[in-house]
Amino acid sequence: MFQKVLIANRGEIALRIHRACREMGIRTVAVHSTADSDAMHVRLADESVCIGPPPARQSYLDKHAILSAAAITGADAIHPGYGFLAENADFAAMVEEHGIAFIGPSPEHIRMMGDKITAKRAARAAGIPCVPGSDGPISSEAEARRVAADIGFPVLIKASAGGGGRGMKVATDADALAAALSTARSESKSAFGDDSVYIEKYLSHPRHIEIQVLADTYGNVVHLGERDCSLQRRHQKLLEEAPSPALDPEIRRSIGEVARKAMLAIGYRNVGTLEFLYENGEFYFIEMNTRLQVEHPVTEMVCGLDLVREMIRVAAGEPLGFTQEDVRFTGHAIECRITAEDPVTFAPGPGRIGDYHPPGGLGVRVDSALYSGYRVPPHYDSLVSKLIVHGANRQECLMRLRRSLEEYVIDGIPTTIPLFHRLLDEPEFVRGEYDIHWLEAFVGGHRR
Ligand code: MV4
Repeated sequence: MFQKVLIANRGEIALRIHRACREMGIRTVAVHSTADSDAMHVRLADESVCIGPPPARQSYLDKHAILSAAAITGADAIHPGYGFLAENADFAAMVEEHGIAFIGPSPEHIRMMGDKITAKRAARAAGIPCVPGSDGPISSEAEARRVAADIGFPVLIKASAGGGGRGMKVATDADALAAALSTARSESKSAFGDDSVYIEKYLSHPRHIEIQVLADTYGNVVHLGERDCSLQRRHQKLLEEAPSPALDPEIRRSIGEVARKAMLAIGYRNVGTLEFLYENGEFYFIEMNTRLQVEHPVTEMVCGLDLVREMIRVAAGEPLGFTQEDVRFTGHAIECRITAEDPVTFAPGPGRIGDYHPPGGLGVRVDSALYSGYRVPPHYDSLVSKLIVHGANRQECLMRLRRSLEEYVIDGIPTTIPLFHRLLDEPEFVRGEYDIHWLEAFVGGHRR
């Protein structure tokens, strides 16, 4: 097992990783920018190294600064968390070339899934149902017309280097196709330096269902069920839950088994998440994330597993200690992503925390690096806390969520807590009747 893990991240996830290491008897190294000297994970870590100024490009994204910090402190592994360098195949390869373990998938799998066309091809070859569309990049307008005529309008042009919704264009009919194609291409070129695009049938009202997988280096793969991540605004998730209110046991079993078998087929290791769109009783693979996700606690609560500990164990070459049959799903879990933003306009509001009182009690978990007197810096993502509740069923979960939100005191900055109160008063949400567009209509069209 590793002696010392460097945590290449900040905020709540850095603290989350520190906690897992601590429980495993592994020493931790925090790296931080000058804006994060007073961060909770820096205080708790065994050692810390300042790696640069506030802009992420010069600190949390500086591969050489982070590798140097690992070398200086003698860390034998690096956990990247999510965001920043978590899905950077070059970084993962560099880390391994320096004889340090990268706590995540292989650089090859990160690269494969980072390119959405390669990812979809691999998924289809491994037996996963995909959205109908082009079987590769679109090389001409004529080819786009042929594919669109074949699958039918509306179609969606997607950037191969994209993901997370960037570089997508809908074409409702043949007349709109050429413009959508060239706009998607040029946006992709300027955003990612790559103008490869592909085409899919546009699904108008799907749910976003993702499957968590976990694999060791000996060919053992388990799936840990689904998370319903349909509640999002501008590709930012606000609330995730497991199990999905939309799936019946049959489809749940089949989607999980398909994901598990596919990961076995491609030789995947460590954690990963397969993203699906689910509409009219059918599911279709769209992308795969090769990292620990923000919403992983939802899965932990229903499976009773520590995913970060499992990541570290399999990265250290230990076999999974359980099989698919051993995975038991208990009750329901919901996560609210609380951000330092105005709950109506979503304008960011960094600043100094006054009184701080997190909720507690049965079935309540708070993943946050906040403390009274802490200054939320303006340079990074506005996520300040994840409130996760677990209950015997969805109804109990919703009641527990309401009372936890009522208890939660975060003074000094605006937060989205009032938005979650409003959501819990909404009958359609309470009935679990929502798709990927539902939340945008609920919160309205505030511009940023
Ligand atoms: C789609 C789609 C409809 N049809 N693909 C958006 C982000 C990227 N991960 C894939 N996305 C979508 N792909 C087809 N063929 C609709 C979306 C989409 C979406 C997906 C998941 C969660 C929220 C979303 C919000 C808008 C659009």
